[in-house]
Amino acid sequence: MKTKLFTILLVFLSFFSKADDGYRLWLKYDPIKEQSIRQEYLGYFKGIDLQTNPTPVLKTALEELGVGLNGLLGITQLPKNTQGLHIKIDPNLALESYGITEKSGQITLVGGSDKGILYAVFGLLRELQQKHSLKNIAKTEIPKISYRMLNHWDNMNGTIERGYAGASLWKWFELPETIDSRYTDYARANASIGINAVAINNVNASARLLTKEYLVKVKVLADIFRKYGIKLFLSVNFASPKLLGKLKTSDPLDPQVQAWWKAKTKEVYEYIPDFGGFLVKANSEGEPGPQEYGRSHADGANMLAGAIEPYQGIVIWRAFVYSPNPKGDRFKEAYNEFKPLDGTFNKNVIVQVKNGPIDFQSREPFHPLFGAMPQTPLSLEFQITQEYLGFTTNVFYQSILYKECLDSDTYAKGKGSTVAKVIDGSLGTNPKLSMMAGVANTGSDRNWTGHLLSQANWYAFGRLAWNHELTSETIAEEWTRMTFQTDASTLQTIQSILLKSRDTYVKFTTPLGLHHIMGHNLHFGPEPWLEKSARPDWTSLYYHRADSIGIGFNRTKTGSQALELYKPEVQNKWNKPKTCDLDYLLWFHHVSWNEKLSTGKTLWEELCHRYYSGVKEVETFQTEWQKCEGKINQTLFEDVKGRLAAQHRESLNWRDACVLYFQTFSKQALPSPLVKPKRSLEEMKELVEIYQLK
Ligand code: GCV
Repeated sequence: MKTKLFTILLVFLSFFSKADDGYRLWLKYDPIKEQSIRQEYLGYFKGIDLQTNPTPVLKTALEELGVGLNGLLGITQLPKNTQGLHIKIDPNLALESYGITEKSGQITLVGGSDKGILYAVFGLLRELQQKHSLKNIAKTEIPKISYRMLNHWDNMNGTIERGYAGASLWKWFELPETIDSRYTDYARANASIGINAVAINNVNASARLLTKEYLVKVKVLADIFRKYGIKLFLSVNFASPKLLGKLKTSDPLDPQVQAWWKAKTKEVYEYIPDFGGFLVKANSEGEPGPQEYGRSHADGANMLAGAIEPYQGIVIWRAFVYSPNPKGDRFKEAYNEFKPLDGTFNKNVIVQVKNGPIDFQSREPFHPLFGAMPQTPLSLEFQITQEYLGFTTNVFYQSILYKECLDSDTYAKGKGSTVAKVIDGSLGTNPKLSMMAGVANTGSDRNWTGHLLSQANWYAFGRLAWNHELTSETIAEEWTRMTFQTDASTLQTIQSILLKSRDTYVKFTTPLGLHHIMGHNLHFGPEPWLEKSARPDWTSLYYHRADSIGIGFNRTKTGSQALELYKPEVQNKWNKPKTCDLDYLLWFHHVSWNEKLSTGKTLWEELCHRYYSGVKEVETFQTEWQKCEGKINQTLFEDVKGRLAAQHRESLNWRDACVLYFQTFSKQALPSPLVKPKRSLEEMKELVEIYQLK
């Protein structure tokens, strides 16, 4: 019976489109041409020995196995056969973990649950797609983080905040009657990299999704995601009791407010019995929150946690808060607010902290809260979408940035207390509540992410959330091999562009630790001269502090003292301009233009050199990419080629705007052999204005 079902599915799924327009992501499954590896694989898949009862997730796993084997090896059916591929559940294993072994020509997939089997199938297909021999394979995989989550910043009107790959995937007006097949394709892509949680709407949250009218629509998505082992979460508006319940207050200590949330939570679970929980942005950037009633973040979070606890749901409370204090330092705001609350949150609350203290910049020191909240589970939030990282016109392989943060040593419990260990619970907090969240970069564009190479960021996020010990090189290699069917040297070319891309982007935008000098509206373009805004900490001058003496934000003892939020060992790394890693120099020091750096150049010379070499490196990417012509699909080739040309134009804009502007302070010529930009500062200002016109 099971075998018959499986055979039918294989045939049905072979009708999937094979067009190479980026839609298939890393799940292409184009036929393996190499005879020797084909023969090896065909020997393993003569039949299937399914030693477990089908569940919806297991059914998905078998479907996926069918799609993969059909595409890669042309296998259209797997008869029941005790000598075939063995699939079984071992209840002694952790629920989502799995093993893949080969012994005497037999492959066994074992999972801790049906979800484990689903991940085992994707793990197996990943091996096949990379054409690795399975001989003697003995793989055991246990996810290090329990909630591996995407946060969508999708609005109810179909737009996406800081999303650049088209409109929202969720078609609210068509749901629940019309169900786009893309919802399933999205879920399978996530499951293939281990993502098991998704918050579907913007943290600047509309209350609309909590209404009956919308819960029936949300339920459709939850039902699809469930089959792929994914839990659905909602971002909620803290003022919902007032907005929807018509109460006079949303005060978390008010009994009517508490009753309202309890009833609403119960209702949500009636539609979605495995609902994951609430994600909350409160008292931040104008969003409502408990502080309006003189209550703390913990009061707000714990009230929601109480309402959701009976259903095993959780509350994710964001620590992205900062008040507009012209004399203060935004770097310290979240720490000052949350550190005193350590240990006061309910056990089903996790506090979500951005990777750095400011806001998803291209390089930030790790957030000091990671070393300061030993009694609170912390979720690490990255931004996969490229708000500050070059939009869809720049290649920026984010695995490098993610790893830099994950591997940073907080010294919270002595040497080796990396951010990764803080968040995965291995330093002592509740490991069941460990989480890594990424702000999604997906949209309605045919290739999902706008820039084809940005697919690698979605992929890398999932893989690192599963196992933060993977290297950026391994992930880049996996992604490239799975995405492009081509020769080894072309794969190498693409990987090397990816691996250099972060460093290049930093060079031509914010070298030496500059940060937050982007356009007011154009967050991926330059506006270092931005002086006025609704808040001082939304200007560029607040951050770079350039003057006739030098440039950079003094966050040492003699400055804002933000550096003191870190453990002494971390402070020692960064507290002296002479020994501070140059990549972080201007994050912590105001350095004189003529200061000699470890490179032998003065600060001004080094700054100029980095801006110029960043542009040169983009030119190298263009030349390198050209080598891929004829080696990969022409449409994909042309698309990336165009985007690299746009990146080159933008890199020149960044370089000219920043060098000319900072020159008004340094009052020095460009070091030789650099040639002064052809455009004037005034021209650059006009250009930036054009890009920001309504
Ligand atoms: C969702 C940055 C972005 C905002 C975003 C905010 C956040 O400030 O510019 O668009 O709002 O981060 O993370 O809440």
